Amino acid sequence: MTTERVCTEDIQTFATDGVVCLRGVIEPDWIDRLLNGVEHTLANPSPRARLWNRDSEGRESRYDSQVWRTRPEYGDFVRSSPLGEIAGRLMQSSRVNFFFDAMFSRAPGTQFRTPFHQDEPVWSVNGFQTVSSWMPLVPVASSSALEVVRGSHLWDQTFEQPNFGALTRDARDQVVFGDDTVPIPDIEGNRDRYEILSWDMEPGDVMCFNGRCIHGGSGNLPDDRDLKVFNTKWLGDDVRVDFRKTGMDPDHSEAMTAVGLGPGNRLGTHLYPEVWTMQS
Ligand SMILES: O=C(O)CCC(=O)C(=O)O
Repeated sequence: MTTERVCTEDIQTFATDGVVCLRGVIEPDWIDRLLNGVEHTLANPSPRARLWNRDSEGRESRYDSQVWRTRPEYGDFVRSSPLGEIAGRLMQSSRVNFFFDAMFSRAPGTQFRTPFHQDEPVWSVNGFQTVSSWMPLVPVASSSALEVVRGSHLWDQTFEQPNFGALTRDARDQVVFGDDTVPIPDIEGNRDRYEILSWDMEPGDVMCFNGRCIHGGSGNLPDDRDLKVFNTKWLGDDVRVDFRKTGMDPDHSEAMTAVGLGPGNRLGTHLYPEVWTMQS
């Protein structure tokens, strides 16, 4: 069904660059439903909701996560949208498990940018076949979109996450990273040394990147533009549970243990449903 949404060139680009921007792959009906979900989530924040930033003019950047099991719009999207299959084809995986969702909302004119970081090295799983998908629900210019350091998923080194707890000032976000982790290089201060990719995007477009890619940015919004983004994370064949001693964000170890998942296990259960399998 989705083969035409992902062509051979997209699969190659995802493998070499670690990121690909797919155009018009999500139908307008899904976007409308997800926008409703985001409005509801903003009005009824989950325990995982955070104020990431409020600038001197009161403009807020908000975040919420792992709401898909209680918000029907998100849950339907996880189970029935084409994105699970898209992720599977990009990863060249025989099956795909859903991991978790994240919502980012920035008020018009917000300048706040997310610090550059990697996803997979701080997740409670380990594996190369992962897709983080960044999906704006409103139009966004490349100067305000998420940025990805091309090819950084293939670097030998993975890095310690910047302290997001310093942004939220919330005790629950203070991740203690192990002594042997390496601080992330200063990408923002040395932009000319890296190839940084971003795109002008419309609702329906999705930026899919390997969870090991260094990414960050967004923000820089003009005064008449807000930004609402729905992110989803998808896992492929080689991913296994890993309770990392070097620190986890989000830390799923308790939830995983409660459903009988432990280090080395493949993902599954109702918390991480298998949403797609390759038909032979
Ligand atoms: O949209 C943002 O500001 C951050 C997104 C992000 O870090 C992610 O999707 O992993």
